[in-house]
Amino acid sequence: MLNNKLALQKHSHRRLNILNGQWVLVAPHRTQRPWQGQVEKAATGQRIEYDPDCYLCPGNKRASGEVNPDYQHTYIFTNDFTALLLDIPVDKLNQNDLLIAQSERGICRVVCFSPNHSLTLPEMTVEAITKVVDTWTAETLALAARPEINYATIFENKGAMMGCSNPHPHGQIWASELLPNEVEHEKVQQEQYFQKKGSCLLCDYLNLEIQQGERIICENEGFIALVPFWATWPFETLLVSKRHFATFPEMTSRERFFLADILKRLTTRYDNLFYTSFPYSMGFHQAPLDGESYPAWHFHAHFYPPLLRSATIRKFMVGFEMLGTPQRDISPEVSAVRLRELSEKHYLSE
Ligand code: H2U
Ligand code: ZN
Repeated sequence: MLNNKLALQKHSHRRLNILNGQWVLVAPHRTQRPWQGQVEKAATGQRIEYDPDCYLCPGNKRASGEVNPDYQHTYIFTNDFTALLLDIPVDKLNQNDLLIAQSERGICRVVCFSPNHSLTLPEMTVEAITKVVDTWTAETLALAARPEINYATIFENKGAMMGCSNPHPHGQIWASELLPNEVEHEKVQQEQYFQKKGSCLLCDYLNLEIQQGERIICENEGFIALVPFWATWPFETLLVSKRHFATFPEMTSRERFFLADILKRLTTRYDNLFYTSFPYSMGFHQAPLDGESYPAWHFHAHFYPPLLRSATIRKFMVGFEMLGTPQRDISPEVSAVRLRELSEKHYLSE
């Protein structure tokens, strides 16, 4: 039966991710299906402030033989197993439009968020997280000054479930000559919208979300955290700056503080959802750093957490999702209600 009464909480439908131009399938009626599959172990273990075997703790030796300084706040170093290098031949290859390749230069950095091995972002103070934001900003500036570098992807993999190799609070920066795939897609989408409408895609989207309110989780003077209309992962969120700017160095010092504040509040809500140190991959999408201006680009961050129903039951992106279109059961609106209702006091501090 055909009709035009699509109920987003009831009928299968696809939603367009306006930032990357990809569709996501939403099947809200599927949330009740039985589960007899894998159960992930919740991350447990003792919490010690200093681990003599940790390669990120102050004073310890890394795989390279280098010794970390006795750092007090943040510490940044070039990844000892860097995926990208600066000193390689610059070349392109194309055989019959079939075998296509191109050299890619870059730098990979590791950023320790705190000297305290036992902490995670939600357990750090806003002041300490502000120092992390300051480090990301200073590093972006330093990388932007290098002629070979045109982009800096700043991200954190958290939890063994996300392939994180060490619980010591840390993130990475991969700085590259070329734009990564996701960044290229977002650049095209934001620029096309800007040309068509004469306004910024994320400014307009944020205004619409503020009007509707149903997908917003929390906000402060500088940022809003929401479940985007096109969220793929069950508890995926988007962090958007209220003011239109494009890169870390354009933030005011107040905005850097507000970014730290919203990071703490959002990650605390995440931990409180399943009473676990919530795993995720998160990262910032700032404009390219090639010296051009990007008026259509709006600074934002994505959180992609794998958990679905508990500290041990995760969402898999397999089958139809790998071969066809990513799919979700629980609707973004329902996820937003759950995240919005949670406390901003960390469950371990209660
Ligand atoms: P992840 O936990 O997100 O994988 O990041 C840790 C990074 O630290 C990883 O990329 C690097 C790994 O290459 N590393 C060093 O640079 N030095 C070491 O002594 C061990 C790990
Ligand atoms: Zn450590």
